[in-house]
Amino acid sequence: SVMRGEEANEKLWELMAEYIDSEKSTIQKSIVAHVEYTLARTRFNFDKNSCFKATALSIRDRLIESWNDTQQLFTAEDKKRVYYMSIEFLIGRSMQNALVNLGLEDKYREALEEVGYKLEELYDEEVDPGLGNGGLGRLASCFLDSLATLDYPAWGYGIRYDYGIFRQMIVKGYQVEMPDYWLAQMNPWEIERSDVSYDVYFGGRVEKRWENGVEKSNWIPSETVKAVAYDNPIPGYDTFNTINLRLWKSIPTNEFDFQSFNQGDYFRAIETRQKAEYITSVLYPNDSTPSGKELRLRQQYFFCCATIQDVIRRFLKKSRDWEEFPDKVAIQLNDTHPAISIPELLRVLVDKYGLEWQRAWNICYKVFSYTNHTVMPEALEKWSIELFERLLPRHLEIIYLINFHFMNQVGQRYANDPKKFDIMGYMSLIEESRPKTVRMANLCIVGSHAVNGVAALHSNLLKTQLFARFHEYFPNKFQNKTNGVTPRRWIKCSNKPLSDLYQKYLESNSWLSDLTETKSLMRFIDNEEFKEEFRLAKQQNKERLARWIEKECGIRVPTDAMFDIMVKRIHEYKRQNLFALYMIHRYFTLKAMSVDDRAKQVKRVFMVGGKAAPGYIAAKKIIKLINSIGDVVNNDPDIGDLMKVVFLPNYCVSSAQIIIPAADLTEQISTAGTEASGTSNMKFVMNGAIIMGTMDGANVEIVEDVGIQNSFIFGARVHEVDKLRQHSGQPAGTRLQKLFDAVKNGTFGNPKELSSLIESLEHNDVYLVKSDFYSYIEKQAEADATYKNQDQWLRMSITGALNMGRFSSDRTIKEYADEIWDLESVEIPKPSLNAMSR
Ligand code: KOT
Repeated sequence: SVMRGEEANEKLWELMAEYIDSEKSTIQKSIVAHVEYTLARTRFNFDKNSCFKATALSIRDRLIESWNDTQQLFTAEDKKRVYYMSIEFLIGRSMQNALVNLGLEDKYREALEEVGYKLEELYDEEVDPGLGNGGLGRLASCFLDSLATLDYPAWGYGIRYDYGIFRQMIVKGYQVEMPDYWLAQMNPWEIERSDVSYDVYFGGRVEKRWENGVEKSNWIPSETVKAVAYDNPIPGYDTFNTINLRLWKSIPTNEFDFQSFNQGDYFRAIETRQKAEYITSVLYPNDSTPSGKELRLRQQYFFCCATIQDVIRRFLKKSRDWEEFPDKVAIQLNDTHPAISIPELLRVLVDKYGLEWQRAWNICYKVFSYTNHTVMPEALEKWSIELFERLLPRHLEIIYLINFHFMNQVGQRYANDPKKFDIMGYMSLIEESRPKTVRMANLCIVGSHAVNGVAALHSNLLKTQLFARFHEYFPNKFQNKTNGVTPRRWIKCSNKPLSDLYQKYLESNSWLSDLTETKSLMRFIDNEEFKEEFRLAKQQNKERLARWIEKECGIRVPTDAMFDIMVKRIHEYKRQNLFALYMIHRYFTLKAMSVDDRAKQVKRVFMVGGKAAPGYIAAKKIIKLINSIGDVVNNDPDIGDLMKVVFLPNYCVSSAQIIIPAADLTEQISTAGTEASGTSNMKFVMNGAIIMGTMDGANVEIVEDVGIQNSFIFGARVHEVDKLRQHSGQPAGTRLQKLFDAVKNGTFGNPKELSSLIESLEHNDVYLVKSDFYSYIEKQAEADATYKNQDQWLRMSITGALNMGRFSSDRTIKEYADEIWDLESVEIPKPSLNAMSR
């Protein structure tokens, strides 16, 4: 870098200070300059979309400023950093979030108004990047927001997919998937770093040679691709800390393919290059079910390999001992998708830097920690040995070596146990099945110093069921880190009326950095004015959603009805089918009533949103069933506004921000023990919805804090589930059988398609729909009775919202930092002070 004199530095600072002050005119100048000079439009004629882009670029300028300061300070301070590795980051739109975190939302609104644009309309111009499937990807993004807000030296690492999660259209009641080419328009937030790139290799073979009596391995790969970095600045709230989300894109290397050239096969050479680009083309749309596809394993290794190189390069900027590596680097593995990072780090340490195996191992496991997100055995990743060997031969050797050492230790520990070989077989990283596979979760457990579940109940199941043997062997490795969500996006950005209310009664915005502060407002629980304002906030959100539904689905819904909402990925364990059965039950009950009786019933709008994995037949049928119920109910003149059923198409982060704040009741009804945590449950309750739910995942802890009397809890408890499953072929009981028969005889949609949904419940009801059904409809009746007492409902809703402090992702991240990463925060000084010290 160039050394400049004091004077020149002063001058440079002076020049830039003007560019980033918070004056309205500064903002306007920057926007207009981007319109004219970056986008090459004229300032007298630019449309809304250009205005969005120019505004985004002007915000990005500010982010880059604080990003640079932050990264400089991280490097100077040389403190330990954490790297959050995730194959998904479901970021959602960035503009409002950035403005809120920079504290500039009102300033930008004013600035834009004078040049003829409404800020809120610009928000809607932004594409919603869907680089994730659901909860796991969204969690990663909430974590980045909290890491930045809490001033941690942290980076996220992932993949820059060209195609995010598919756009869901509903055609005649069926899900139709459309490609989501989100980069069709420029992405104003990212910074392409063509200078930050690494080679990633695949295939080939491993050569052995002897050096000073030690066997050395040399991987001779057969394919190369390049990973290029795209940086996405992540601003913290009310801090200058701006961290980085680095996403890798694959491109061909410029090494000419001589073999093809010599054969005169120009087109094959191009084909090889296209194959390289293909790696980061598309996000796999499966949630909680591995695809087992070769391309997916390529994606995983691709982003792990680039990330490990980047992390090591940063570490080596200061020359030092490898033993210091775990004092400077913590890597969190978001599920097993980045698990190959473990053998990759070992490979680099041993093969490239020549460390002895034991020394490399001692460094490696201290760096990694692993978060598990599901106990469902079919969701655990396993890769066939055959594929592994073909794609990553050296990594397979290393996995065998880890396993060799580990099995030795396990064998010693259980030397006298008659079940010794069973235990070893169970704990092995290799499954001796056909085909033989690598168990990625076992690799993560052995290769990490900490393993955590995502809610208390889930973490206990890991210890007592799924990983019981590992827990016995490594009792101190296992921890719980209950999930959380960021109140910046999930209250401040999504719920203006409620945020204004908090601001007014708390006389500050500090609740946004410490959500436990809202609890103090419980002193207003008898204050009629406060309660009325809270009710009004909910009402406004319901009306906003009703307008959205009319626009998107062409259905008018009554806003004086109870809004009963379930939005999440469609999965049998989540039991959208149970919700659908309740809708049918309610419809039949209403139909059987006299007109007078009907008039006394609570009006309800049932809403379901969520995507089904394209190959998940049963999930797609559930979508069709719900749409068919809507067709019947919504067009029945006997029913009118008493009941509506709406399927909300293309559920995504930006629609969630409109849907969630409008809920009165939220369905969180997974079979006990199946939903690891859930995070929509937290967002809903923070926004004043009441849970209709089971004792599963984080529901258990939410209920602990808001009070069980402020929720509607039903169904089997987790300790009862195993026994009930043994009777999963039992008959349904008369009232439920009637609903089954209705679907099977075609009252709702074509029975040829839909009756298999019912038959699977009749014969093998894995998720206990039948045994939970009756306690469910009882609770639903209780919800109706409560709703009739609007004051009681309001008190329950307020009490829930005000007692959700623990479910801020800030709390979660503090726990990770203290108990897993051993990470300290680094406060970024105000830019002015920082500049003086340069
Ligand atoms: C697994 C494989 C591929 C893609 C996604 C998954 C996945 C997602 N496994 N679990 N999840 C969800 O993670 C959320 C965040 O921890 C949890 O709240 C939710 O219960 C999991 O189902």
